[in-house]
Amino acid sequence: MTTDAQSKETTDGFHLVIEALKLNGIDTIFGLPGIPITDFTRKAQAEGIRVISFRHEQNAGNAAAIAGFLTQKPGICLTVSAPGFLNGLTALANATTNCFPMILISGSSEREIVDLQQGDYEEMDQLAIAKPLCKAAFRVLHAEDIGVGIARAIRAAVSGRPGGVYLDLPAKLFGQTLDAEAGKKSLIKVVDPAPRQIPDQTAIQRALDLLKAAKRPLILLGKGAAYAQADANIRALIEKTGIPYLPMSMAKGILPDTHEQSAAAARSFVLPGADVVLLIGARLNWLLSHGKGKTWGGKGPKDWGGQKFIQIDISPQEMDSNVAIDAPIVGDIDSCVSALLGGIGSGWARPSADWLGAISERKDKNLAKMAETLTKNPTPMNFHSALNVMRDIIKANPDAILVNEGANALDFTRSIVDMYKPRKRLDVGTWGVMGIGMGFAVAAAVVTGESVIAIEGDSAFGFSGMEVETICRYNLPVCVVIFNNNGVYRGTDVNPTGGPDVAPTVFVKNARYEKLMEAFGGVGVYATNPAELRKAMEEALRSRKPTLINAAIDETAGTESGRITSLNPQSAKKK
Ligand code: FYN
Ligand code: ADP
Repeated sequence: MTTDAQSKETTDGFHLVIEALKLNGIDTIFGLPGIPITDFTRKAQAEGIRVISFRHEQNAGNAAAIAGFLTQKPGICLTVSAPGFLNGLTALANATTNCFPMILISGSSEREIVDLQQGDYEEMDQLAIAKPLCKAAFRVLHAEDIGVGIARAIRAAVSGRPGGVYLDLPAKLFGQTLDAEAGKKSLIKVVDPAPRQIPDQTAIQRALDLLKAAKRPLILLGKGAAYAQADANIRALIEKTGIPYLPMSMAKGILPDTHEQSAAAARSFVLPGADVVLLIGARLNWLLSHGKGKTWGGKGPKDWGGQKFIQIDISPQEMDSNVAIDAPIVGDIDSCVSALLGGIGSGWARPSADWLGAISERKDKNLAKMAETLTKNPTPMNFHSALNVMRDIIKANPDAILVNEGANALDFTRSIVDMYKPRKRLDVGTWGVMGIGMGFAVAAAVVTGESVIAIEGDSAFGFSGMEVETICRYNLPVCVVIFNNNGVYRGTDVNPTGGPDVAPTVFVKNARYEKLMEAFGGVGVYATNPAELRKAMEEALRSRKPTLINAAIDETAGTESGRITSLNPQSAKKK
């Protein structure tokens, strides 16, 4: 029998995990209860951690990942064993790919049974499976090691290039008891989890020399720059040098998209035209055509192409991954940009009027074309007329966070909706993954308290749609807008056999998605024209009530895979 005096002197695995997280400033867990972590979720809530329960682990994982991106603290996703763990794994891999810090904590079956493959409940060697998909993976077997396990997971997630970490906690660990004093002493408060990495001065000088010699310089901002929260220094560098810049999707808003030096509306002109490109927290992956080929001026005018690259990245291994990097700067973005700024004195020569003038000309042409398209008001509504509304709404509400996924719904939104503040645009990222929508929306609302607008393709929404219940349960200020054109890409494909099945890309026509939100007590609106859409959006932002606007879009609008049609393999015949 345990007396009160004795119970006061002992602690257990449950409490040590909770205390270790709290000690390190982690105040929110995104997860889904079940064996063996149900009681853990209850105890965590009882001890003051905010526990946000989802309907599917992948959405909880995506929530954790984007919470990590927004806060620079690892987002925590908690799942049950085997199937729950696997459901969370896609998000963990996606977080690692996108350099978002998160920790997937999964309960697991007993080692003795798993290792002898004796068929335990949800038996799976989770650590081995997680390892290749994340930055680091750890398992804690003894309660006295919980402090070390959590500390290592936190450091691995946020130091250097951020990423996903897996932490395996077998069921038996939670109930293990330990002397309370010894338990307390075993916990670690991580000191300086993401230490600054100061760049080498030689690397800075090399980069400055290259930049000074440039005739047509360009700065490319990636989501690493947004993550780094080096907003003031980045802005100062751009404004002091006068160099035009191009934001990658999630870097939009580091400087307002309306900034006169933004070259976003002249993308296909500045990439091939630039002679020296400074990459700040952006990788030369597929989204930048690997730094070569036609996009970069290959086989274009004689003096185009063959760019020199300067790259700022915290990961030394990123350099030369696609093309030669002439001036690598390894370090954290804030330190690197600040070091570059130190070398830019009052005598700095701004880029030539020729280069800036040519960009302006191209930009003005594209902006005028866009303005003309946006004024049209066709029936039925198309992506442009609907996005014209969203563009005004974000302009009037620059603190709102925009979550965006889909194909056409993604690509049109990216170029039409200007962002005015950093880290306000959250989207499909490096993989172009569908399914981030509701997880990102929930986490963005939870960790920032701001209103969230999720612009979703009707297909994309389907991957995480059940989380509208989660949005309602926590009464979050999330407004989901579904661009409903009856299918994947659009709703007009037909089954060539004439058989009873619809084409693989087609959904139920004129589906009433808004009723899903109404089912859980939120506000549902069916909008068939821009005026209805605008009214519903304004009301959602005013009331901060969970809202789903089903925006009926012309089913013939949209192209296959949006602007990345070229990535679809074509049959020989079609060619
Ligand atoms: C951009 N543009 C503009 C503006 N902003 N015109 C007017 N006004 C404004 N504000 C122009 C820009 O110059 C381009 O025209 C065009 O609009 C598109 O700009 P964007 O979106 O920046 O450029 P692009 O070519 O689409 O970018 C390539 C990309 C991007 C690969 C980085 O497509 C991308 O991030 N794709 C992700 C796709 C994805 O993940 N999909 C999910 C899977 S879908 P031009 O300069 O004339 O070219 C599964 O099927
Ligand atoms: P985008 O898709 O917007 O181009 P990527 O995800 O490809 O952006 O690139 C982000 C890059 O930023 C990664 O190479 C990552 O290592 C880097 N990065 C992330 N955080 C920092 C930081 N604090 N300092 C320096 N580099 C960083």
